[in-house]
Amino acid sequence: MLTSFKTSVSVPVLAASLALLGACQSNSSTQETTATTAPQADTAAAKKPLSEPLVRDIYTADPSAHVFGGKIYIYPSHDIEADIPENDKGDHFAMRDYHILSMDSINGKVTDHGVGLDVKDIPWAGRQLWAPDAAFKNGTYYLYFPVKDKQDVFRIGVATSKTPTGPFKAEPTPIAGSFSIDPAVFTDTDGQSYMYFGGLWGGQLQRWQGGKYNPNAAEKEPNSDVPALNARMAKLTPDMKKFDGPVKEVVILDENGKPLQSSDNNRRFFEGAWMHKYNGKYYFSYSTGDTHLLAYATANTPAGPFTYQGVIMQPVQGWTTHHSIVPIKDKWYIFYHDTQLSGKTWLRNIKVTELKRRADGGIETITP
Ligand code: FUB
Repeated sequence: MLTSFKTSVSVPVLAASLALLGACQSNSSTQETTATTAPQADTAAAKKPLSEPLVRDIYTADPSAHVFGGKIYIYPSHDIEADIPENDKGDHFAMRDYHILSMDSINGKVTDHGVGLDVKDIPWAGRQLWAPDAAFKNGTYYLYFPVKDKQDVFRIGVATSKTPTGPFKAEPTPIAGSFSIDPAVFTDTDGQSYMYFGGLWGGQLQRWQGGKYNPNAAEKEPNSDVPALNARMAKLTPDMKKFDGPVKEVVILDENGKPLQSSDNNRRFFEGAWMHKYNGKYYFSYSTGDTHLLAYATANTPAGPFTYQGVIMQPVQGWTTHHSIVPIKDKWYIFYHDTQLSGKTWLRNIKVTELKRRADGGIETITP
C-alpha cells in the first residue's frame, strides 16, 4: 500500500537499494518486499546522492525549468508542512503558493523571487496548488497550475505576467475542458503550443471516464489487463488561455504496437508529463507513480501514438518523482526532486543533473 511504502523508503540507503532494483520490479507490493530485504550493497555510493538540492531554505518540488531570454527559470511546487496525515489521495501535499526561482547558469547561484502566485488570489480555487508549468509567447509569460476547485475537483488554470517571475494574475475561471493535474506546455518548432496533463489516484484521472467527473469512481485505476489510463493532451489557442479542439489521449504502445496495460505498473503513465523534441522526434516522459520511475516514449508527431522506450531515472528518495527536461547551451539537463533535506515524502527539494543520450537518441538511465 502506498502509505506504508512511503514510510519504508524514507532513508537514503533504502532509496539507493531501490534505485538498483527499480526497473526489474513488477508492482508496488513487490517493491515493498524487495526494498526491505535488499542487501545494503554499495553503502558509500548509496549515501552520496548524484546532486545536491538547489534550494535549502524552502521545500520545493516538481520543477518545470525553462530558458527565457538566456536565463534559467524554475517553476516548482512549494512544499509546506500542513500536518495533514498521508493518504493515497495526496491530501498531505497541501501547497498554497508558488515561488519562482532563477539561475544564470547550471552551477550558478539560485535566486528565489518570492511568491509568484498565491492560492488566495485564484478566484475559483479551493485547495492544493500542485505541479505547475510556464510558457512565453507574444511578450507574455503564462503560468499553468492545477488546483482543486471549491467542489474539490482538480482543474487547470492559467495566470499571466509581463515578467517571468511574476506576480502572475490568474484568469477568473479554469481552462474550459481541463481536469486532473500536472500541466506541461510544449511549443513545437512551428509555434503551435500543446498542453499535456493528467495524473492517477490523487490526480483524479481515473474519475474522468467518458469525459465526465464521477465522484464515486474508485480512488485508483484498475490493476488488471485492460488498456492503461492515458495522459491527455490538447492544442492551445494562440492566446494560450484555452484548449483549441478536443482533449486527446496520449497513447503509449509497447514494442509490439499494443497499448500498455493498466497492470504494467513499471511502464504505464501515472503523472508528471513532460514533452521535448530532439532530432525531429517527440519525447513524452512521465512518472510511473507506484513504481517510482521516470520513463519515456517517443513518436513522430506531438499527438503520438508513442512507443515506450525505457527508464530515464531510477527511483529517488521519497514516493513521488517528477521532472522536466530542457536544453541549456549545448547540453540537456533534467530537473527533478527527492526528499534529501527532510526525509519526508511531502517536503521535497529540487535538483538538476545532466541528461545524456546514446548515439541512437535513446536516453541513458540515471541513478539518482
Ligand atoms: O506535488 C504534488 C504532486 O506530487 C504532483 O502534482 C505530482 O506530479 C507529484 O510530484
